[in-house]
Amino acid sequence: MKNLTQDIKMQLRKINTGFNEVNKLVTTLSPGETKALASSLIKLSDQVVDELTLYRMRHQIADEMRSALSCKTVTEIESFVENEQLLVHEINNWPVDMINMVPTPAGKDAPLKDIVLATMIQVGLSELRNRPVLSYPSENNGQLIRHVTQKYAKQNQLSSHGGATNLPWHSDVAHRPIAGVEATELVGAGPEHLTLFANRVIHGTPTMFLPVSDIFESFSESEQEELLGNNFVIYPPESFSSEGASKHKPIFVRKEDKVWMRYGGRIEAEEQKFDATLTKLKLILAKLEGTPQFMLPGTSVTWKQNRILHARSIIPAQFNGAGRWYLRLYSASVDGIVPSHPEVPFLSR
Ligand SMILES: O=C(O)CCC(=O)C(=O)O
Ligand SMILES: [Fe+2]
Repeated sequence: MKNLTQDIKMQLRKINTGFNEVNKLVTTLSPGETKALASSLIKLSDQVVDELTLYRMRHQIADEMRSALSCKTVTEIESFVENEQLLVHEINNWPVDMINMVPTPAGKDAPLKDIVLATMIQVGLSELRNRPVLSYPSENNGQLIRHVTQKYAKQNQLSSHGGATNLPWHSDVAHRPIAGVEATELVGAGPEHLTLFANRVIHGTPTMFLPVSDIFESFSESEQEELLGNNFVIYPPESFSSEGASKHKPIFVRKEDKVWMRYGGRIEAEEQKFDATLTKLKLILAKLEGTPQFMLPGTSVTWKQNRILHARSIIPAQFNGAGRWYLRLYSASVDGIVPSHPEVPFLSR
């Protein structure tokens, strides 16, 4: 054990948990852009009556965004997918009306009409990036928009509706294929990008980010081989109601000079001989603090969710309508999506 500890200490020193300018892009809308976008989206917003119409209007919404935003902003939004080194894109000053913002829901989700501009912006962003939005039948009732907020009845859940415990390092939907790098056949991939949009923030509970490539590089060659092999069982997250574990999965995938990672609440080694490396990985991740992603109301952040892990600390219980409230949307390249419903095109099997 003493050796393992020394070994881990050495390994931890090799891991850089921050981002450099190449990995993270921050865009801040000018007051003119914010205003122009608000007025053009408000005009369309009456037609958005449910998630299906929101989805069907995605091209129109993206067109409005293209004309209200500067060329520079649109280019930066598009560059997020084209630039392979970019992992995180933070955008500030989206229109958000804090005076009329409804209370943070702690039970039933707020109706779409109360958050319509934010959801239009999220869908428009995915469209500008040419990454279709998606949801899963067995998570979030199949809905596109996930209200990331502490729910009274789910405080203890290890999910974006919990808060009583911290949410440790993870990628979302880790039990499914990794979008863009692993083949999808009968089941669709996990999301490639996550976008969070902040409606209401509270001090001291940022989402934390941790790039994965240094973690991978810090292992020896033989350990890397184990972690790249189909040697692990991955259990679905607590928010997935009915899916089983996936067997014979690698934790890391490497292609050219890039590394992707799946990681979630419960991962087991398929054979005892892989236990030591898995345990070491778990110990290392538990020690790494990562980088905070601070948000203001009207900030969005999109990240390549298998190239950096995310986490969240405990959220102080607060059910008075003033609690932390983000909206989350998944998107993925088209080949990661397996349509499951003729009338709900964004649902992936
Ligand atoms: O609440 C957060 O900061 C992150 C939540 C999360 O992990 C998710 O929505 O997937
Ligand atoms: Fe998550």
